[in-house]
Amino acid sequence: MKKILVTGAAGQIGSELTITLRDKYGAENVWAADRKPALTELQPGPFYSLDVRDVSTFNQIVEANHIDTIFHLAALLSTVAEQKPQQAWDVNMNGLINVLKISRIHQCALFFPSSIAAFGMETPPMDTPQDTIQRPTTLYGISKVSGELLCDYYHHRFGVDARGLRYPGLISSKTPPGGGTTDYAVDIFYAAIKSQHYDCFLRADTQLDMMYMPDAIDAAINLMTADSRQLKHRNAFNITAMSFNPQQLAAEIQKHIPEFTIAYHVDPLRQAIADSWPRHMNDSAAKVEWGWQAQFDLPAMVEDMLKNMRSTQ
Ligand code: NAD
Ligand code: AKB
Repeated sequence: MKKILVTGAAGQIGSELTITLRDKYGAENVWAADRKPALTELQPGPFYSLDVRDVSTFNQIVEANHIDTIFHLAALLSTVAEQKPQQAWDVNMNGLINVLKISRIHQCALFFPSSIAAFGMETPPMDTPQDTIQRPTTLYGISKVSGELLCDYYHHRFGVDARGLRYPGLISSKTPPGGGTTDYAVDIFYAAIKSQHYDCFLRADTQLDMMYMPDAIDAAINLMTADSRQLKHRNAFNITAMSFNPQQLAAEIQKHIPEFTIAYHVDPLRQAIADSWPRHMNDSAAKVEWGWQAQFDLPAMVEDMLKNMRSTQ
């Protein structure tokens, strides 16, 4: 990785990934791009205003800057995708097809994040295998399975070095999440600090796979720098760090903020999405093929989140 482009760079993952990549590879070698304006944190380095559906501008940016690696993060997440299905399909699929075409032309390596959303009700919810049935019931999940398959296709057919992960819900303190179903696990921290109370939109027992952002960023970079000869799966590696439900997360927060309370006002749309996703994936393929290992479990994540959020409030 010498010249890197991050699409969706103003989002929850992109804002932190871009900064880590700039620390590692030099700010002048990491271009951030988003449809939204640049965040202050991204302003010291190069930034492009880009809609990933605009293939001509996208191609010009890659060509002009001799980009060799693209982290393609621009997408609409699960809840927003259910509210705006046409737009979600357009951004998630046509944006991905554009980046695959451009990667083929300019021989770029490509990172594509899939999700636990790529699974559905018929998938084993516990110890979800790497290779298993994938019949998602959400538009977002359908776009993720299609994306996984397209990345495999561009690798086998055209030799594009496409690699990817199936992320669980990601928890972070820097940039708020952009409209997903696992967002409760971030919102709860803002509420705990501000008002010591949180109204949760999922049921108390809704167990889901989760991960703290530093592990998610490490995973993306470690996969992209792994020896390609060791990769049998390449795209859509299951990775996980912890699995909990809202009640368990609230109990962990109460260890630090004893007066914190939680109530449950279930949103049927988001509950149905969460109920269709796995509880805990098996990530042994990622461990064997490129040495994946999470650093943060639930107690360590909660302690670090509260420390970081208090220092910025
Ligand atoms: P986010 O919503 O926080 O950020 C996405 C960014 O993409 C936003 O800044 C948005 O402005 C930008 N964007 C949207 N449409 C665009 C377009 N047409 N052109 C250019 N930019 C556009 O999302 P995130 O959480 O950072 O997720 C990034 C990627 O990781 C997505 O593909 C998402 O599906 C995947 N993912 C995220 C999680 C998670 O928990 N955050 C879990 C699994 C997978
Ligand atoms: C969402 O909830 O949509 C994302 C995801 C798990 O893909 N956080």
